[in-house]
Amino acid sequence: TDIQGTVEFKNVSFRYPDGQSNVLQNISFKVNKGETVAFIGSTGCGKTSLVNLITRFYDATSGEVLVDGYNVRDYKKDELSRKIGYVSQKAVLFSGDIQSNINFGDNDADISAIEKAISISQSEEFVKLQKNGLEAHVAQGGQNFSGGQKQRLSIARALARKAEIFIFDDTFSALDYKTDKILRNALKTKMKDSTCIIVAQRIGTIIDADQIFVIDNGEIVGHGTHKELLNTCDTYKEIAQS
Ligand code: TTP
Ligand code: MG
Repeated sequence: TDIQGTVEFKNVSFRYPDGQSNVLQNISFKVNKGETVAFIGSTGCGKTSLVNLITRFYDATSGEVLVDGYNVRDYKKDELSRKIGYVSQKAVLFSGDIQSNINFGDNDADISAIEKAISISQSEEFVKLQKNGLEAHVAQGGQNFSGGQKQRLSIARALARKAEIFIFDDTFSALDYKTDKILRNALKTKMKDSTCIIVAQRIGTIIDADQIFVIDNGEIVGHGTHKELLNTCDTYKEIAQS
């Protein structure tokens, strides 16, 4: 059995250290290697909190979070972060050049990995327009790039690593619908052995996902494919109609 690239939650509940109540309640699911799995739900329902338990930004209050079959608490920090390519909800760029922004945290990333990442993330078109290409200047906070360009560069940064599991926290909502679609197709074909966990706002982004989980108020209220959820989950139907 192939457990590389798997993620499992077993009855996970979570309360922030300074919080009054649980923001996640009895969450259980299983992500298989190479699958694309999506989490969708209204703002504040707990999506970011959920994926932050995989990266160990926080630890579950109860229950178990497993990566490749092992509890995330049993990994050395760099061992776990090597397995996971994480793109945060807010794209973070720092002053330097494009290449150093993509290299960030992984000095082993080779130039062909960077170029592949630029291509898949649909950054090629605007990187090529820069006079100095990969060496083009990035201002503090990436202010000389648009929101969607920053988002694509932060996707490229995650893809340039040799991770097994990619987590995209609402990464696609800053992109127009067409770029979103092209990028996801590129991910699907060029990264087909990687596991993708996608937090999304709109149905269009996740319509082809192998599994979709609908979150409401910290709980899973629906699970299935897009087609199944349209028939079984009122919350999903509402999102689809909005
Ligand atoms: P999130 O997990 O941030 O909710 P979300 O990611 O689903 O929302 P959005 O679509 O807007 O990104 O928050 C869930 C609850 O946890 C919410 O009540 C805010 C609270 N919270 C904290 O108390 N501390 C934190 O650091 C975060 C991130 C959230
Ligand atoms: Mg969030």
